[in-house]
Amino acid sequence: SQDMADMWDSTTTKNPNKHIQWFKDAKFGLFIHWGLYSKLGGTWNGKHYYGSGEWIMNQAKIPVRKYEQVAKTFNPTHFNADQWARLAKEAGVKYMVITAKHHEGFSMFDSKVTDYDIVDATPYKKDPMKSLAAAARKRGIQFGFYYSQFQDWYEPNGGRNTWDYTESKKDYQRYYREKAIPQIKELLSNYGPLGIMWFDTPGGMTKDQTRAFVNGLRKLQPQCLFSSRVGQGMGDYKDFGDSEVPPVPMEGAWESIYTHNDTWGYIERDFNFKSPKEIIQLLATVASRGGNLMLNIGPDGEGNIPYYSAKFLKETGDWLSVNGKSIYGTTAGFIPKQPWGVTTEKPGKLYLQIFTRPNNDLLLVPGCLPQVNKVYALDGGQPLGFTKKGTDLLVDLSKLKRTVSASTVIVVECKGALPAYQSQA
Ligand code: H79
Repeated sequence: SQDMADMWDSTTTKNPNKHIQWFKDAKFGLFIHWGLYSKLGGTWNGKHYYGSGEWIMNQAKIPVRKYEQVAKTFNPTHFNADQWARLAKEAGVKYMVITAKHHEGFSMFDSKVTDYDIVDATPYKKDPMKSLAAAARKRGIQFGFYYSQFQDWYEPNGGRNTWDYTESKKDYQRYYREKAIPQIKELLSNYGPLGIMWFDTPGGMTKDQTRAFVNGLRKLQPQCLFSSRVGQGMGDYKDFGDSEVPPVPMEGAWESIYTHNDTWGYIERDFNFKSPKEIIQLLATVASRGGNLMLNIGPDGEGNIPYYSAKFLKETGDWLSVNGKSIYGTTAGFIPKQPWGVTTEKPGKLYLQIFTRPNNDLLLVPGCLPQVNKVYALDGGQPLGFTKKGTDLLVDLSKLKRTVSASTVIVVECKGALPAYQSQA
């Protein structure tokens, strides 16, 4: 994953896509991994696999002719686009990205390019992406697709199936020409305006070929942002490695992707869920460094969103409905991570995200702030006392009710611009 991170070209910071601003303001997105692997739920032939359910075909080295049989039983009758979009809205996410085709090679949308798709190969026979795109858009949520452009374990010429096919005999260009490119064009043509095309694990193309690939696709939807994993430094924003956050603030548009248990695709036996508190603090931490958090859920093969996934999304949304002003539309806080928490900011406002309330109720905010006019709690507006101690600010939290919150947010209103974050390096 580190090599993917390195592929991002920093010039995109200086010459950003002119449609990038919604993304920079969004801060919170929902990632959805859904495919045939969701039906298997981490089990093949009675053997259990753990940690990345969408990799089961590879982990168990399941032959294509066996794996494709799963499609015949894939019938997600519980899928409800409106319910999924409503949950996303309640969670407070501003964008949603769902797997149109993962490495397994199965198309979760109606594709004319292949019969190995949800409409032609399953008893379900419908295109869930049509209704989901519409339901998300109706609620003001930007909609995007994940598409595995290189790895395709179904196709003889697709990347990385070494148990059915011989890698050295593959014609990647042919696979791109005959499947990946026409399918991505379908996604960019049949589902309305997309916010994001989320590419993953590049391969099989030179820099020039990648440039031609990107330029060709861009013509269809110039506003659609491409993730950095399109490869060769040609994305519109940077994705770090899976479950990776940069240790300090980063310039430009970027995103950290996490999953809330130990898998992306559904695994029936994975209950190792992070608490809503961990998720909220992660969201605040990513925002404090200037990026977005895209958090993953894995619906099951029937189309149900697991109970814990829905629960943590709702609890995160509850926190955001009170504290969203300190997350959405903010930039990195100029004050780095503190023993008590992290900071985000907007012009004239510094938000203190307090994860750990000091026992003596005195909060030390180091670093030179412009003239401070007012300090108050974001939830309820309780004004708080403050004093300057040298160049530092001391905030008196004693008047603040001791409520249990993943992050208690204090607003420091200043006269004049806040200083920019200074790299310690
Ligand atoms: O879609 C998710 C992953 O399936 C995909 N990217 C995220 C968003 C991804 N593709 N490749 N990788 C991640 C890196 C590969 C990790 C692996 Fe493994 C380690 C493959 C085999 C060992 C993880 C653990 C998957 C199977 C076991």
